[in-house]
Amino acid sequence: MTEPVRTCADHGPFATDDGTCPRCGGRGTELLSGERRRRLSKFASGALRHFPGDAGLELDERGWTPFEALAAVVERKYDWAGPDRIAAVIATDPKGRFERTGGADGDGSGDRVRAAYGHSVDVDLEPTDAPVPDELYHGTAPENLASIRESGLQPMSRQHVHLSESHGAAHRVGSRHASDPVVLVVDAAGMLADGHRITKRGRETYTADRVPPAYLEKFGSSDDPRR
Ligand code: HQG
Repeated sequence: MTEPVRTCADHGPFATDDGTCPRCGGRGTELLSGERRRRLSKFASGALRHFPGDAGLELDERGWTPFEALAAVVERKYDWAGPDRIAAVIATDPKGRFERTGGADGDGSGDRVRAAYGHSVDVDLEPTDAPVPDELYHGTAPENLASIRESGLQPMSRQHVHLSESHGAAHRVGSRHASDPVVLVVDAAGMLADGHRITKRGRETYTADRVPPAYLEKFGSSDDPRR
C-alpha cells in the first residue's frame, strides 16, 4: 500500500505510516491520496527513465531535465497534479527514485530533476562515493535462474543491473516479476576487489554493469529448487 502524502504547515510534505509529521507529530493536511501518489510517481519515473522523448522532455547527458518541464508534462497527463504535488512526491519518495538539484539553501527545491536509477535511455550518471556493503541482494523470478546461472545478471532492457541493500527490499523487487521470487546474494566485496564498479543510487539501490555468475553466492542453495 502506498501512503498518502500529507503536508505540515511548519515542516512541509511527509508520508508516514501513521500519517503524522515526523518532525512535530502534527497531522497536517492530505495533499495526495496514496493511489494518486503512486500513479504520479510511476508516470514521472517512466518519463525520466524510459520515454522522455514521447513525454516531451529533453534529458541532458546526466539525465537532468528542468523541474518545470517535468511538472508541465505530468500536469498535462493528470490535471489534479500541480508543481507542489509533484515536488512533494519527489521529496517523499521512499526509495529516493528522484533527485532534484539543491535549491538556494540546499533544501532540494532546485530547478532540475532526474531519475536516480532505472534508466533504459542512454544517460551517464556520474559515480558516487557512497560506501557499498559487502553483500547485496537481487530478487528475481524463478524462471530466470537457469539463464542467470549461465550468463550472470545482465541489465536486460535497462542500462544497469539493479541490486538491493536488504533481503527484504530484493524480495519486493522480485515480487514485481513473480509471486514466488528468489533472492540471490551478491558478493559485492568480491566484485569491488576484482575491479567491478558498483554504485549506490537512491536510498537502497545499487547498480552495476553486470554481475558475473561467480559473484552470485547463493546460487543453487537449498531454496533453489532448480539446482
Ligand atoms: C532478470 C525497480 C534472465 C532480472 C526495482 C530481472 C529495481 C535475467 C529482469 C529496478 C538475467 C529485469 C530494476 C539473465 C537479469 N537471464 N533474466 N541473464 N539477468 N535478469 O525490471 O532489477 O521501484 O529491468 O533478474 O526496485 O527487477 O521502479 O530489473 O528480473 O531497483 O524504482 O531480468 O526497478 O525500481 O527486470 O528492477 P527489470 P529489476 P523502482
